[in-house]
Amino acid sequence: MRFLFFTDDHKRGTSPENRTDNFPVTLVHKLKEVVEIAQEYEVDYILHGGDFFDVPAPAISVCADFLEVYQQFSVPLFTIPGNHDLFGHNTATLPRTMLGFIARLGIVRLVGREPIYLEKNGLRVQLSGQGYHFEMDRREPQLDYVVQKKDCDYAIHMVHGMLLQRSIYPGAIYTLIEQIWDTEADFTLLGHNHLGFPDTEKDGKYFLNPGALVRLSNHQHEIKRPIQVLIIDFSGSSPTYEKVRLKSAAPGEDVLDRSRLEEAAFREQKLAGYLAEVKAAGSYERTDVRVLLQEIAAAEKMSPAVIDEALRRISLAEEAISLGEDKV
Ligand SMILES: [Mn+2]
Repeated sequence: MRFLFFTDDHKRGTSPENRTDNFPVTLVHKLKEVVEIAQEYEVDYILHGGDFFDVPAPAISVCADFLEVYQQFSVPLFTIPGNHDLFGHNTATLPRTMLGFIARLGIVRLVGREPIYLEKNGLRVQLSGQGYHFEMDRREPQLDYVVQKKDCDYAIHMVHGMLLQRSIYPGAIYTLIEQIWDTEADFTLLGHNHLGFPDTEKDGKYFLNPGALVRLSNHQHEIKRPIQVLIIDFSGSSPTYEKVRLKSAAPGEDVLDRSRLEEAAFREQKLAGYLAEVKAAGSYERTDVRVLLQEIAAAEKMSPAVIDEALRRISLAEEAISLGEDKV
């Protein structure tokens, strides 16, 4: 049994400001190549790590060109919602999103914590997934990243979360691979961190993130990194995997505008100065409304019901804004 995994293709109808090419056209070409790779490697299933769309409710005209390519996959595709797929990072909004809609039509299949079992030639593979949610990388990592194997030969668990090999700057929200060594999944596959991380193996268990299928930012590492998909093969005596680079992906230097990169570096410096001033003035370290909510909730010891209601209203507000309504 073989799987093809890729993640974070952020389907959208416009080009991000740093890109010099026509982003939607480039992405259609990449997706067609992914379809060809799936055929060439004779995979049985496609796995997608989330951020299927760049916004929760893209225009139908935007979706059509991409979904037409997705329908050329001759095997089922399983995915999980990324933060970009949900209104207000709220899982409860999924039925009102485009991802929820296409899952309902059967174009993709959503996989959750409750595992599904795939069988071929006497081999049984357990597949589970954890989409993004408000508490991702903030609550106990076991709840999102760790799974138990039951009645299967191999287990795959997909997560849309900020799993990293080593600590980054103080205050960043992430989970370290070493915190989830006790998972029983043979393959833990990650989306969300677009840069990916070096392949990690411990006791025969693999933690892999091949990076996003698209380059959205003009971060130095984003320009340099490969654009690739992952093939996992369970047909031999032990599991193997390989990463296949896309020929249709242009080098970062060709599609990301360097003058804007320099401008951005200048802006970042200004922003860093501004943030230092804000930090000096008060204790609020973030401007994300959900993070502010969490800080306030902790400080005020708010009840879970109040927090849930606040989250619900934030999601409704984001949904209304995305639909062009300025009054909530
Ligand atoms: Mn993403």
